[in-house]
Amino acid sequence: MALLSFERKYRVRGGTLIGGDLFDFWVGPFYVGFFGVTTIFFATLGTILILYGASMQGTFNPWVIHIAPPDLSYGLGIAPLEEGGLWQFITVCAIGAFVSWALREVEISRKLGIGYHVPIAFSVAIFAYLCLEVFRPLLMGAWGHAFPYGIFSHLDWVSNTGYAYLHFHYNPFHMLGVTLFFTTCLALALHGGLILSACNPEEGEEAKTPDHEDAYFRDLIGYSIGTLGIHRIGWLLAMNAVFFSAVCIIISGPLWTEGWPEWWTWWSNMPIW
Ligand code: BCL
Ligand code: BCL
Ligand code: BPH
Repeated sequence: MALLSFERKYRVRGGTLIGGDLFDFWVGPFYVGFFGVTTIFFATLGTILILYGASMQGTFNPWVIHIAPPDLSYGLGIAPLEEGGLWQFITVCAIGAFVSWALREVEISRKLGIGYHVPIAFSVAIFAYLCLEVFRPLLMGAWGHAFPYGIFSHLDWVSNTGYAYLHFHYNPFHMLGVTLFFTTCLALALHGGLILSACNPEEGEEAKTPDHEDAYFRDLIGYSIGTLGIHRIGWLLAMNAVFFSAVCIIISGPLWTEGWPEWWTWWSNMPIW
């Protein structure tokens, strides 16, 4: 089906989760929908609040803008605007914007009659964000444990939090997260390379088929996971990388308060060594 006639067939009303026909239209290439409106609302408000915080600090240097969560002494309470309240407000906007974005993806999938794989994967990223900014601070009893909004300052938070557990590399779930991130990258390098090698031929050459692709990996390592399989494993690898990352940070503090190297004593103490 030609692209234009496909669009005419697909760009019809229906499939929305909320709002019925009210926002069921496109602006240029963009589908709007109820959740398009809420995304724009939260994203704009959150961004304006960040700029407002920057002006309060007297710097618009993007590397230096720093919006901190409330001091630990506020616990789980609400803080005045200039003492962390702004961070709390922006966090609400960020959650609103991310969740709206995911639900807009759901509406677009419904309109197209395709699966929800993309919003499901995005939900795992949102889950990691929620673990860092909401669930872990709740479990530890203070918003002050969350990371601040600043390009450099959020890196300071990662470093400080890492060293608070002496050597974060010894966190077994951090190990799983890191390993899965590396594996995801390996899979995408192989997949991207394989598709380009077969589907982007030199001038005058024919594009090759999936049989060529499968034969390549059978020749090389004796097995090809197949055209559908590679996308399944890629999807699962990426989601698991982030899921185990979320686990590694949410247990640091709420479950394990010492240094992570200490955790391994049970292993060293096993009578088999
Ligand atoms: Mg971080 C780095 C954003 C959570 C550890 N991090 C980055 C930068 C970017 C960023 C400034 C490149 C990321 C990237 O390319 O990702 N981080 C960012 C955001 C969140 C976040 C938006 C979030 O949860 C909402 N980071 C965290 C948590 C840590 C963390 C707390 C574990 C995940 N992050 C690190 C470390 C590094 C970064 C370590 C770096 O070395 C790197 C850096 O250079 O920092 C200076 C992949 C995504 C894409 C390629 C898609 C495009 C994303 C763009 C680039 C995001 C722009 C964000 C913008 C500046 C924020 C303001 C938004 C406006 C107000 C609308
Ligand atoms: Mg570590 C976390 C790797 C060294 C301390 N570390 C992580 C994990 C990842 C990792 C497994 C972060 C990914 C993640 O969770 O994404 N660390 C890693 C590696 C090394 C390493 C590979 C290495 O040495 C080679 N880490 C260290 C050292 C410690 C250390 C030893 C510091 C001294 N590490 C920590 C701490 C943490 C990590 C502390 C964590 O908290 C973090 C983790 O597990 O977090 C869960 C998850 C992704 C997100 C949170 C992004 C969410 C994005 C949202 C939903 C959307 C944003 C939209 C944006 C605003 C839009 C912008 C606008 C548009 C562009 C228009
Ligand atoms: O549309 C998308 O991609 C094109 C969605 C998205 C996704 C998706 C999407 O469908 C999927 C499947 C993933 N991300 C998956 C993943 C990985 C695996 C599960 C994981 C590694 C990951 N995403 C990570 C990240 C990171 C990291 C590692 O830091 C970033 C920065 C992103 N993903 C970013 C994004 C966006 C490009 C996009 C997306 N992932 C979601 C766009 C969106 O939600 O738009 C609505 C919101 C706005 C336009 C702006 C909101 C502004 C706020 C109100 C204020 C800012 C607050 C913020 C907390 C400040 C942070 C400051 C930083 C310096 C710390």
